[in-house]
Amino acid sequence: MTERLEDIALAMVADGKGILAADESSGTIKKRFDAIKVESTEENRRDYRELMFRAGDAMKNHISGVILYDETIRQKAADGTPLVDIIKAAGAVPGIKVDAGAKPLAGFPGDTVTEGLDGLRERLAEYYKLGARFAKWRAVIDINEEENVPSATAIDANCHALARYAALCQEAGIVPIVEPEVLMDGAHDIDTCYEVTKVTLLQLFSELYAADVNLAGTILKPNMVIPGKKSGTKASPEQVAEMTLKVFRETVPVAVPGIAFLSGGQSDEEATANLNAMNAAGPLPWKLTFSYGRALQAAPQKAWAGKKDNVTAAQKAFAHRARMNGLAAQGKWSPDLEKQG
Ligand code: 5MM
Repeated sequence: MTERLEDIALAMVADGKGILAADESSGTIKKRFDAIKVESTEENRRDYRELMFRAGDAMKNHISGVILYDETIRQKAADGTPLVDIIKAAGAVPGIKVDAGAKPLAGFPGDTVTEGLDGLRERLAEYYKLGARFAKWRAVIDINEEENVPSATAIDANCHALARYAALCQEAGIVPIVEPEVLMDGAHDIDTCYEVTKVTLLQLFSELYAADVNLAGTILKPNMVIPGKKSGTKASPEQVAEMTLKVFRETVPVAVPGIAFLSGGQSDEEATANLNAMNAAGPLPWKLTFSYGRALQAAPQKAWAGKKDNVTAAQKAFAHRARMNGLAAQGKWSPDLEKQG
């Protein structure tokens, strides 16, 4: 029997759970491994990801779904069990990144458009057979006010692609995670991040409506509203919560069951504190949780450092971040709990 998209989407944002973004493409995982002085071989990538998927209670209690890369969805664990089966046995939904990355947008220096629509229908059919029940597509919106980035053209092109991707996913019985990431790399202030996020989300939902996408079977993966890294300013979790919730109330239909944030380069604790502040300010019409890559994995990567002897320590580090974020997804986190890690 085919599962209903709405039920899969609800399972992805179940109480106290969130999504592990383990879909780093080959270039990105190499960067992460370089930082811990580990060679990025197929076996090392497998061993590292396997240790997280086998992290027992952390997976079972706090991870609702795992976003995989094409290589990982086909990989078997060291004992021959498909990694997808390990994820399912932990009660999490396997998902797959299907975009082909952000490429320079012709005619608009500094802007990018995410590619990957060609042949997507066929790829989704294969991923469904391999066990994927949700997918992810990330659009990248940079901010550079001096260079007029982002252009309206870039926002339109990216949102149109996200809507075409989402419609194809739903046709295949797969829940689309739509990820329009407004980058936090720039020198912009929090108000500029708010404005760009607002314009992007308005355009995104207009395109999703036009493409007849079922919003109840869709998960939004946005950035939080925060000042750019190079601005030299920091916002408190309360400020981030206020501005982020304001932009959602103005743009995100209540038909969307859940919002699962990216961490975007925030520190582990910042990403947790900000998510917690938003949930503490509830009640909200959507579930608010995490779909973190770096903010879940930086600690286990450091603890692992490519050594078999460190697997338990790495699993503990992963379990701690998963639990902290699971609490933040319910507004139950506090800084003193961090010491337990
Ligand atoms: C895990 O990183 C994902 C894939 O990135 P590349 O395609 O660039 O290799 C990325 O899309 C990720 O899922 C989101 O950005 C969230 O991760 P962060 O680290 O921002 O929480």
